[in-house]
Amino acid sequence: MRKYTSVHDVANLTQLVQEAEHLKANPYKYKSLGENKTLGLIFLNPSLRTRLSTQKAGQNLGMNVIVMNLDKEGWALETQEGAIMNGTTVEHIKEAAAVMGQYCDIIGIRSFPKLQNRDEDYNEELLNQFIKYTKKPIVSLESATRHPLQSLADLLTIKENVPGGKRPKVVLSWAPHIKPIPQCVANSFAEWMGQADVDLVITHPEGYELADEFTQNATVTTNQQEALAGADFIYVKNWSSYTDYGKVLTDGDGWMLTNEKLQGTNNAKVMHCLPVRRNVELSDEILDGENSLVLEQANNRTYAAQAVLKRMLEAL
Ligand code: AN0
Ligand code: CP
Repeated sequence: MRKYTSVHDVANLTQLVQEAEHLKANPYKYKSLGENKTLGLIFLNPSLRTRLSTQKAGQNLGMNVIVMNLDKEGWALETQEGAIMNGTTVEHIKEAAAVMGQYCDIIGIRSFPKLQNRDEDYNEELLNQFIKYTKKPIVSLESATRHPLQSLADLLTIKENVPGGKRPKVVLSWAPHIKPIPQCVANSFAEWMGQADVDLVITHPEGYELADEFTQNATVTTNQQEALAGADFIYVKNWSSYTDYGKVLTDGDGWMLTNEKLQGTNNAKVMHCLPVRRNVELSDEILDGENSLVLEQANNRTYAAQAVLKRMLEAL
């Protein structure tokens, strides 16, 4: 594997999930695989889970890991082709990415969408420039449109918690938030569930339709109560509007998941990628209750990252 930016980079989804399960049971078995190999993790945005779990994954495989907060510690980056750099930017991505590529064998990059220009975000301009100029295998640590390491951890978590080996009903349920939030986690989750052995229903208020390319295998409804009926898993997430790009269209009153809303589900397990705003996106009673899987998801991030890094190390 030389690129891990979406589900389309995964040749066999079932095998990758099995690999993650195997690594969870045997985290240090491949400690010599990454010897003398350097993993560079580049962040243009904040992170707790992705930063720590991906570092841990690299270390479990014996890699040297270096982390850079490029937005705060690097020179101000220019990304425009042909720019006359007489303003605030100091270094072009062409040199910056190429230099980092020289120091690293595998590079991970986090760069959120700006949520201003939909074409710019959905063309994944920054991620694609990194792929082009580092010339090294690239792992997305959440890009403008997707969060594939999160989705792999989510799929593993669902597999571990499926009641009685049945084909589960999984509901992606929009939640309120006070700020415009990327569509990445929702896009990616829908895209991955679309390829997994689950029935996916997506529910959100009017105006929050995700791009068609991610939701082709899903049933979509604006009726949350109907969507939740019989659910085995509820994946809670806020996202800003895709159609009215980057906008918050409603305060989402009544959309927050509560214990009352779990009645009528199949004692549904509740998921969220974290960070979560308590009592805005998700109620205390759900997060502190028995049905929450949020910490299991976060734990599985390590083994998802480790499975991907192992495949990349094997292909170096
Ligand atoms: C980010 C998002 O939803 O894309 C990162 C989640 C992993 N969350 C926030 O910006 C709060
Ligand atoms: N879920 C997730 O990616 O969290 P961080 O933003 O803290 O990395």
